[in-house]
Amino acid sequence: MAGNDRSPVTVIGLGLMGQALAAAFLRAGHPTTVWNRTPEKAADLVREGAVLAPTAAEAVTAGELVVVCLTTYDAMHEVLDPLDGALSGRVLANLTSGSSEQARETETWASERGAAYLDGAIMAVPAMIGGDEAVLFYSGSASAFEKHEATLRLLGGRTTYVGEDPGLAVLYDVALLGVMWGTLNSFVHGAALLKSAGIDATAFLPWATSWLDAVKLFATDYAGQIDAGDAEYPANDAKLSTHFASIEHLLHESETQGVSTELPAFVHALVKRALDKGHGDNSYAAMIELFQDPKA
Ligand code: FVH
Repeated sequence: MAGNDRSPVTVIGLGLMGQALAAAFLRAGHPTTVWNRTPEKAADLVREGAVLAPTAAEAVTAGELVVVCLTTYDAMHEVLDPLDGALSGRVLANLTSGSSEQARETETWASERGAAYLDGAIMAVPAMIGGDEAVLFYSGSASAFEKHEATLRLLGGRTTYVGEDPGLAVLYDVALLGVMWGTLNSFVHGAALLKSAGIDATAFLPWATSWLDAVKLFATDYAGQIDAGDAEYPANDAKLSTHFASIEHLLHESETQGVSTELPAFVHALVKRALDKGHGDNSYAAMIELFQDPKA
């Protein structure tokens, strides 16, 4: 059965996200069976053509592809553990948020029950589901992803399979969230600095966003250096010691403008540690050594 022939799909969990997932399958014409602990949440979907299964076991056996989206992995086990035999021969695509460890354990658990396992991470809010910009990562069974790719792609235009290790989808997810918070904190901190001189955040915004284009170029060079793994880290743009001097300026300006120094002080301490380890003449990519070995 190929995933692009409107094969039946089951969605377990009809919270805000589960409802959006089921609606996307319905819009594309897939026979969609749903189950939720609180069945009232299925009302809109049933009006749109979904079949509300009376039990989770009946939902799971409605088709091969079973998409699960619950609050936690514990909730998932509460629902699926009692089903045992019903999972045999299914493809479980688990979009519940959890850890890479839980994803790996769940693959073992699923295979013991005869199910192929895909762990997924959604980098989107419910309103984005089905849109071109929605990013969803999957990892786990390559053959299961290949078979159901067209169906899973209905949930987001930027659906990507990242590898056989089921923990990878979670790792991509949290790594990108880290990029988001790092960037947002720096933007808001910068906005506070400029506000101290009467400049609006909206005036700062275009400079901040275009600066990200330059940062993208730096990161491109550093990614290559990190992967080369030869510990050379050539400072093609700026030495770590030069970065450090600029970080001191940021720290000083924060202090004198009455803006919190927590963020620059954190970066200052981190880069100082790299300098103490003799990375002063290296590029910023050398920081990878601190992150890879927190005890070093
Ligand atoms: N909403 C979002 O934007 C984010 C985007 C990124 C990833 N998440 C993850 O998706 C999972 C579900 O999130 P949600 O937003 O749908 O959450 P809720 O609206 O709170 O729905 C929770 C569903 O889980 C069911 N549930 C909870 N505990 C149990 C249980 N012990 N047994 C059976 N079902 C359970 C709950 O059922 P009910 O309360 O309606 O009866 C909902 O179906 C989550 O991992 C996010 O991190 C979404």
